[in-house]
Amino acid sequence: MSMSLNRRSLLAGAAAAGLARPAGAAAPDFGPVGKPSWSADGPQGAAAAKGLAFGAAVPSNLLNHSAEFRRILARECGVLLGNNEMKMAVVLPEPGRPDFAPADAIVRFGRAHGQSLRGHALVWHEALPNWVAPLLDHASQGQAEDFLRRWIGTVAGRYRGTIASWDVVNEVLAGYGPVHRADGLRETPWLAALGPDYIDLAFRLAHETDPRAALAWNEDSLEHAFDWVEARRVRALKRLEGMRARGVPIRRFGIQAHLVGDHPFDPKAFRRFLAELGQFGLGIEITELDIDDKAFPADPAARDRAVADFLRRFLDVVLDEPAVLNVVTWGLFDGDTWLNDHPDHRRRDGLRQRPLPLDEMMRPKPFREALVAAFRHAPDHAATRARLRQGA
Ligand code: 9MR
Repeated sequence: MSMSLNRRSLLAGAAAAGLARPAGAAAPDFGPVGKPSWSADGPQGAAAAKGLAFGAAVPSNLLNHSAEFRRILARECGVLLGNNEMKMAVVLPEPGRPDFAPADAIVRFGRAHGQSLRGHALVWHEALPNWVAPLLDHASQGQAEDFLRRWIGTVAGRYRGTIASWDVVNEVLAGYGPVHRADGLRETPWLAALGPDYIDLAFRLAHETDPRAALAWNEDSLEHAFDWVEARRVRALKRLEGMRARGVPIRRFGIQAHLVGDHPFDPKAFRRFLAELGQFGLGIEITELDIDDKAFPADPAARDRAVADFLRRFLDVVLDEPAVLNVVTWGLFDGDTWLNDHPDHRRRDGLRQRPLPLDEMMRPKPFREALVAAFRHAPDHAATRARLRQGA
């Protein structure tokens, strides 16, 4: 592809993302905000009594096809997001043909049921449509910046006023294995096209687009007690310090919490990390909680107990930290988990994972009991939530 064709395609793709809602055109209508639909004795009920909130990331196709799923989602959750619906690969599979239908369905459902909505994720190295990485590869810095501006303007602009917190950047730190850069950033097409400032830039653009949304950095692999994980926690804090000093409009830090049942957990070290995040004035969200049970016994009852025990150990530390606001699971029931599809996580005995609050039939499991009990035992977070809502 020639440079000019690349450039044209990139900008055409961006323009076609629908950035320019013509002046005077009506904002999309996602329906009125309904009354909270959750039950008092479920996880969201227990969370709300302590100024916390509970929710899940779910796929919109289940919303459309299962009345039972809709009923359970309304009963269990005060926070909702689509697990893939706002990713670029879903919204812009091809330049020029944006598809907002899946994300719109989530937003409509959440509003109708009085749920608080999260947006996930504006800038990520995965879930990029095939046509984007090669174009970013050839773009000048100005072109790449223009593309990012249009993309963020498009998606965060469409949902402006409906999203409580946005994952602006996702998984920006280098993961397991050798770390090639002194700043510890992951090498991605965004970093290559825009340099390390792409993170600050994304936050500024998102803030211009939706000034009332709480903007989050969402990060993986921060929870377990491995040296390489501790090194990532240190890098995260260092970067946050810089972002605060540069006036970057970040208000939340998302800890994914894809936990692995037999990986070590050090409550003291994790507690310290949460406290340090809190000291930056950030709200903390647990954004993608699930527990890989690969190392636990095949017997479902024994397995569920082991998962619930680990969950309780984790949440007791998490919910003690006043800056924690939300706990969100990655899926709500065992029939909908990415862990069965991933080679690192699939169980060796061929059984399906049981990593979530409800089983494959959407019946409550010990996970859900442990979740409710942890919320009931948590200190009251209402005061911090109120303070952080002011826009700290
Ligand atoms: O669960 C998601 C899976 O369905 C998608 O195929 C995948 C790529 O878009 O993303 C998964 O969700 C990831 C999340 O967006 C970011 N953190 C890790 C999650 C699990 O891979």
